[in-house]
Amino acid sequence: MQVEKYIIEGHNNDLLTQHTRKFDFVAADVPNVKTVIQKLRDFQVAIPSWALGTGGTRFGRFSGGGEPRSIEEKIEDVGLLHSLNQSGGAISLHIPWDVPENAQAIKTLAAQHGLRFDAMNSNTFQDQKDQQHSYKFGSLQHVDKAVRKQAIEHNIDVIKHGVELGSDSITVWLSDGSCFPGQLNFRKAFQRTLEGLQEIYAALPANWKMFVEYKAFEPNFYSMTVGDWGQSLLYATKLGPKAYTLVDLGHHLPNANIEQIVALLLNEGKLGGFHFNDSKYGDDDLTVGSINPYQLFLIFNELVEGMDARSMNHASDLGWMIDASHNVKDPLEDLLQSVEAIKIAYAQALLVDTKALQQAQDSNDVARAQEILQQAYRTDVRPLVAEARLQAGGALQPLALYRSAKVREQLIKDRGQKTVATGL
Ligand code: PSV
Ligand code: MN
Repeated sequence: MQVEKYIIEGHNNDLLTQHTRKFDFVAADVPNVKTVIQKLRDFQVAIPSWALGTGGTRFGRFSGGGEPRSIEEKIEDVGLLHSLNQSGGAISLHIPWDVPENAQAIKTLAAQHGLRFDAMNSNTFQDQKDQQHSYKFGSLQHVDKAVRKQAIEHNIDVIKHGVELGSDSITVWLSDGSCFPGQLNFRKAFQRTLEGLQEIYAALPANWKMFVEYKAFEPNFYSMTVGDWGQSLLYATKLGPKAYTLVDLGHHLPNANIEQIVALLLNEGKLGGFHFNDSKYGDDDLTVGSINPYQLFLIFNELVEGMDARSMNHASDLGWMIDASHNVKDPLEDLLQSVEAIKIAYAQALLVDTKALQQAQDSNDVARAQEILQQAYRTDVRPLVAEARLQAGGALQPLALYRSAKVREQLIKDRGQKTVATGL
């Protein structure tokens, strides 16, 4: 299913007068508006293959119909999103859910949709049908060497798939840990995990990065062997220059100051990338920006300031990925909303008057500092984001067009009501 170019153009023509009025209004107060628009155009967010279908909870799953049944259909869905918003030009795959049978054909298909492959993800948190050893008590931390070997080999296999597809990074998220005090020797678990990661690291091609993702709890509820950014940073530092910490926004204890974590990791040169989502309580995997958009803005404010301080390229020097799960919304609508929320937060951060903020900080002018941040945050930047999309050939209102073009209805017709996307 594709939304033809002429349909996007028709939609844009209908909205153009209204858009131009709103854009001119906000643009008048943005000194470097052309640069801001260009940065917004360049900024692409990777869509996770596992978020294209309904996620569900451990209590149930309510499929919305028309979900992608194969890696090809997942690529088509991301291509569709990208054609609407021109901001989702990459897909992040999860192995073994997305093993490509013919890597060259998959690569060609992705290129036809203007997509590249972002970080590959390994999976040692589930047992697969044909698997010899169980991960019930962990993978890289496991007391049994045979289990550790199997997990290492799986990760190396994931790298090989990624190389064939032109990806250049792997995200390792380990569900390893313990559920009860006394179950695990923390020190030994750390050491075994480090040794496993070292073997995987040794298999990285020269231009590759390894992202070590942390998570505070779940599925293990007493301890996680990569439980927070400190532990991830410890592994990444010991591993070497190709290893980085990956921040999944939902993987913190409530009220953690994620923007400060991000600022410090960036300053150490050890921030690798993001899994964006939003949450109220735990790893809720909700639509980005749906619960706490101010926090998202504050994170982007640190990112923009910190990346500029290190002369980094906003678009390409970190991995920008979504990691979400959809229980009650159409997954594609949810993803359109998530990408939009990310770009809004990024645009707001680009509007922060950094010089004035620094002056306010240097003179302990606390009220002024808050005013400067909130001036940017309270600016309605949606017309700037829409303008960037328009210039790139996307739709002025992707979600509205998705609905009026009846995309989901068409997908259900093509694929059926009861399809299931692979994944959790
Ligand atoms: C774990 O909660 C996680 O955030 C990891 O990134 C996994 O790869 C992903 O979700 C999918 O289970
Ligand atoms: Mn994640």
